[in-house]
Amino acid sequence: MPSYKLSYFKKQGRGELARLMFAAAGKEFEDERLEGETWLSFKPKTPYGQMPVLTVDGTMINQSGAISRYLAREFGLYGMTNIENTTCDIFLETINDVIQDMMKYYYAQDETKKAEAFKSVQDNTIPKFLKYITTILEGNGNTYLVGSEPTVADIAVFDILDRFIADPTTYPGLLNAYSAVQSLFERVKTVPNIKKYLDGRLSDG
Ligand SMILES: N[C@@H](CCC(=O)N[C@@H](CS)C(=O)NCC(=O)O)C(=O)O
Repeated sequence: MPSYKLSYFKKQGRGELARLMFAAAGKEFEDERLEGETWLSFKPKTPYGQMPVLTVDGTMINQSGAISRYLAREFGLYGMTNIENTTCDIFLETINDVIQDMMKYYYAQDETKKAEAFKSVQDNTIPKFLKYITTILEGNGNTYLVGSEPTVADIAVFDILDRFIADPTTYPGLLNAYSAVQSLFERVKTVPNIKKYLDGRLSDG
């Protein structure tokens, strides 16, 4: 087996999907958490001055999307056919869109713009995303999003919903009207390897 090291900050952020994928696949990896000086001395050695970086037998892979696709291919978490691979990609890209909208809200300086961006996330982004997941689940027999086994798509959806649910003040009753999404969330959360990881996971921050 190759040696894997995932370098990222202590927070979940863009590193958590890879951590969840290692957990789901039951693969060992070095979970390197860098902050402050340790990050600043690593930064110039990274391919693009940012983390996450996955080092595989000495080769550094940057860009979280490239890392998750690499791991999905390595660990059989990418579906079986080109269409299934592409459906996984669609979810990764859709989640990026959701994150972009959330960033507009989190980083807005002006209070009016912040309130508008928040309303747009609540009224448009989240319902659109949850309805889309529901439609895909219904078309796939309400099990997983792609095929009959968990893929990177399910794990990535779990990861972002988990962040929303961890913030009940901002996203109250998030999944109340979306029972199929709630079931998917619980299904992924209770995959034995994922449950084991979550039970021992460090708090975010
Ligand atoms: N598109 C990149 C963005 C990476 C990125 O923005 N990394 C941030 C943390 S989430 C970072 O390294 N920030 C510290 C810095 O730029 O010095 C990815 O998805 O990996």
